[in-house]
Amino acid sequence: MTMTTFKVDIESGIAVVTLDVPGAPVNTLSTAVAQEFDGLLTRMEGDPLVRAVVLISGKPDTFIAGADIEEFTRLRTAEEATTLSRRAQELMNRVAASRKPVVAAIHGSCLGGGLELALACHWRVATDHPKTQLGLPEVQLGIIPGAGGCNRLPRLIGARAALDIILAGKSERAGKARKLGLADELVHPAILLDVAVRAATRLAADGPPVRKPKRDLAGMLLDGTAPGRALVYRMARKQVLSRTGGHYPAPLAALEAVRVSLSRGMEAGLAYEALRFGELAITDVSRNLVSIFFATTALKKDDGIPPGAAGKLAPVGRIGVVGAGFMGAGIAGTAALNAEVEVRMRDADLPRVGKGLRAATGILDERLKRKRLSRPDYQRLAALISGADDDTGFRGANLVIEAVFEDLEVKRGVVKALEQVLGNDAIIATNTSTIPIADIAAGAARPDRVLGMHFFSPVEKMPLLEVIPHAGTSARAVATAVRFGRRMGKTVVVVGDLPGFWVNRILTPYLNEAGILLTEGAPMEALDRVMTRFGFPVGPVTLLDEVGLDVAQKAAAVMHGAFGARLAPSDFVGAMTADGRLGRKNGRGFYRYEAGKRRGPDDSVYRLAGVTKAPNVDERWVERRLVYSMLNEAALAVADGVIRSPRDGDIGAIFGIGFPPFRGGPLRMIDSLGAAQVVRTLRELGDAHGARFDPAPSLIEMAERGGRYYPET
Ligand code: 3H9
Repeated sequence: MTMTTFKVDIESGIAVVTLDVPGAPVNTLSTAVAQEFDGLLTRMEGDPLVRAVVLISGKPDTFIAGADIEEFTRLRTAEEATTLSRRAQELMNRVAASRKPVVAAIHGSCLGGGLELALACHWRVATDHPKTQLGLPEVQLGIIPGAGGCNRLPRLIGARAALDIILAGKSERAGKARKLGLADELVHPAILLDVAVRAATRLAADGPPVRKPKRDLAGMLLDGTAPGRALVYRMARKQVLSRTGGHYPAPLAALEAVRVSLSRGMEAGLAYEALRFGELAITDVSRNLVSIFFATTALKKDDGIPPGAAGKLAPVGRIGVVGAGFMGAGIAGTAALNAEVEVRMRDADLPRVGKGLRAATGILDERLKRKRLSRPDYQRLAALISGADDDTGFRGANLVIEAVFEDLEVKRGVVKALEQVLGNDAIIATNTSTIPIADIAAGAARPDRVLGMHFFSPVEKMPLLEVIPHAGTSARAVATAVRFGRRMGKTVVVVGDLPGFWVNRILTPYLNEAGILLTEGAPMEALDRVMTRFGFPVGPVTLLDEVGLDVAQKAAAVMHGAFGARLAPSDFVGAMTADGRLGRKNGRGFYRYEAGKRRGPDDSVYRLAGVTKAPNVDERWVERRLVYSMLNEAALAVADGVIRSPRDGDIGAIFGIGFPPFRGGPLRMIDSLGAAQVVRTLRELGDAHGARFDPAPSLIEMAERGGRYYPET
């Protein structure tokens, strides 16, 4: 048998098996790799020179990234998927039952099927490196661990700790993995192989370890007894339902798989795991989540310009941030934390600069507190951030991001002033949420180096960045901004220079519609309930409070000015701001706030707008009005060329506004409903509420020819 993936070196009775899938960036357990591994096990078992095996990866930063997700997209029936799971389980069973002990030497990502293989091994040595992560992310793909993970993990670390990992699709760093008992030894990467070989030699002599769960009193009661576990399952179920709103079937299936395994034994547990894996792998939810994985991965490599068009890029080693407000500080702190560049902040006076610096380092403080950052790293990163009330320190910046007041003239002035101090190659980015970049760049001496970088608030938490070139922006500037955004940890989409770009464009009619519903007396809590039930993390009224009503009102006015009557806002938000209600930030919004905590709805706001609050509302109709206003705008924006591909649009909506991932994004949702159905519903809505629901011409055309955004799979 020829081996392409595994290299075997046998010395002193220990076979060191190096797994290195040729030509692939990471190791995955594809069917072909699994088959080869099966053959290898036969060879190891039959080889009298081998007493124990060490399994190690030849890739720099991955042990094994799991099963090959690509293969899932080819599964057609639940039976096929169950068979795939069964085969993987048999392979793991073979490892676990091997008379010759197998030791996993883990450095880098050890995920999904990769961890399941490690769990089947008799001993696990992991490196204490930040890249080493052990986890079962399957539920994030809409499936459950299907190679024995739902069975072996709870047996190794107890039901509670196992459910904590499996139900959230979490990964643990090596230190925590060691504490949980997931890893047996923790070592520096330089000695990983030596320690693993020593462990294998020991196990070959003494036999595999007899493991007894280490349990404190709570562990004994909760993990060690059937009534205790019943309580654990009940609590876990409740938590899952509140987190997923019942939209994601995988975590509940995984919970059941763990329960079956611990109550009826491993054999029944494995059969059940494979069955549920099979059912889930072919659902639309899983297909949508898998497509999000591939879209996000593809975006990591996409500079937003044709390959090679940018020429040679200068690395960004220092950035400037103009405006030390909430946004500016968020950008500065996140840049220092993730991109590890020098950051110079500037604002009009020193008190503002001081406040901005505190807020920026506050992001690092938070990490330090949560032990995500060591004290020396904290000090090193905090030292990267400085500030002043003038341009000192800007001269050497390769990229300056301005985050000043949302006003065209002010922003133009900032760009002009920056051009006086910056070097020839420096890029100027403007963080605006609605103003066209071409307008801001219009007065610049070198408009080719001006572009938009639209961050979302709070910058350190929100995963999306929109990069917006105007017609004259150079390819080099685009690629520099995209790459720097990625270094900041963002998923970056390059979008067209029309008001609102992509995210705020599709958000505007949705928030407007919420305002119009409120002027009709709809209860705010019903609007929020309907949309969280649909799958958004928060509803539109809560979102308005979070964004700030003054900000929302200003953005709505810009959008109305640009697109006319279709995007006319209601007067409700205006009535609120006139009363000094700005949302959560000043503790006065649609909801009541006490000491920073949100309380119930403040029904007095209806009086401000001269409206009587209705006791209830037709929730299905409300959902349609809100959702279809967004779908229609998405179609209009696509036709305007705002996004480069449906992929970018869906990722932008999911990461930018929390569009429910299980629905795949607004454009995938249009595809699954069918354009004809969307047009029909929009027409019904239009008959009842007017021309703002007129279907996008591109949707009508798509409906007529049976078109779609994505090719049929
Ligand atoms: C599973 O294991 C099911 C089992 O329980 C049961 C089975 C029966 N498959 O992200 P990157 C590709 S489910 C296929 O840019 P990074 C990726 O597409 C699986 N391809 O690198 C990209 O390809 P390309 C559970 C995969 O360093 C390239 O590798 N596991 C897989 O930023 C580089 O990826 C997961 O969900 C895969 N499993 O991050 C883990 N993994 O270059 C998924 C990666 O052609 N993977 N690729 O565009 C990850 O989270 C990240 O890729 C990882 C590396 C952290 C590993």
